[in-house]
Amino acid sequence: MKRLLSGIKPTGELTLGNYIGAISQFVKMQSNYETFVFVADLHALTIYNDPHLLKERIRNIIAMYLACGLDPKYTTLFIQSENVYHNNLAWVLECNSYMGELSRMTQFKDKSKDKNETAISCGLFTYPALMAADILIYDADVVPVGIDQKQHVELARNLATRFNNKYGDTFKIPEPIIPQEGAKIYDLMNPNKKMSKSDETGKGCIMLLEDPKSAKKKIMSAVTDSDLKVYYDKENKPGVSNLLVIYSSLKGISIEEATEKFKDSNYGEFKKCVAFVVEEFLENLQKKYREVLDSGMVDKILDESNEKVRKLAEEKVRQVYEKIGVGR
Ligand code: ATP
Ligand code: LTN
Repeated sequence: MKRLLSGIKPTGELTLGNYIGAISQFVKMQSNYETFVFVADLHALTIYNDPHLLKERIRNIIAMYLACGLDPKYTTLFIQSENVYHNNLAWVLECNSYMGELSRMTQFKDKSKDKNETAISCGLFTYPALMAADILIYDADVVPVGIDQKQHVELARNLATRFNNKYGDTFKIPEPIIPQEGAKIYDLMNPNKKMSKSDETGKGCIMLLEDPKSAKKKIMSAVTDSDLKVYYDKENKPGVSNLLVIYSSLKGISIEEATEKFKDSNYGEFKKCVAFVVEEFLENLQKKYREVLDSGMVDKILDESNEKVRKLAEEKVRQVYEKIGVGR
């Protein structure tokens, strides 16, 4: 069975973008792969996080994974920092990465562009090497991510190939998997910008744990356009197209089906339907989330998977150390 691996960093509250672009993909794919999904807590350190809040968020993301439908029967859930071997491999990969290629990472350029040099951590620059380690350490075949992470998975492929050429076959070359629709959910207030959990205002962003009523209001006030007809046109109607993607993803139907449904609706009617679906989705999800947290299953699941992921990672690091010649 092929292996799937992906992770989310606990830098803020999870958003509807994280669900549609990432978690729902893992859920759909889990039974067809040997699936590994983790919380990338070390990645969160590229920016400052309140330590107490960080700890809480890590646990909450695991609970959210379970509430969204990741099933321990198929999926090994774990926390990155609890498996120290990731760091071991990350260093080796960093030493095989070039300043030039890391400087070309769009996310690094975006996140550092308006900042003074003293405010940009070296970790923000080198983190794609740690992400490559997360992937390569488990010989992952496929890595489902939103479009913004594709470049990082491509870097992982390049680093794997480079290492294999230098030291002999060691790593599998992973494939990024980008969802056809929903690869990028946009901000409701600015539909040209990604819906992001690190967004400060929060008005254009729906959090998975926010009050469903407030989410409903956000959808009702989402920016659209003056054309008044509902159809999918990402270029000219980004706001409406974004709502169509949200609606179709949550309903499990295609964009065409959603467009057909709303072809005679005005914007008010259309938004009301999207708002209702979002509200209902959040209510159900939050109910399950509370059940998961109350059940005490989070620690049990993590303890069990820890042993498994550590063994796999330890073996890979042993092979790598052997190839590169460190140690005795
Ligand atoms: P930030 O927005 O703080 O930079 P992020 O949400 O991009 O963080 P992660 O939380 O680690 O970063 O992302 C987890 C996954 O969710 C990634 O695969 C990412 O591509 C996906 N994702 C995040 N936001 C969206 C979005 N708006 N639309 C679709 N996918 C998204
Ligand atoms: N860097 C990613 C999160 C992440 C990840 C990974 C995703 C860390 N390691 C390995 C897939 C595979 C992000 O910022 N979204």
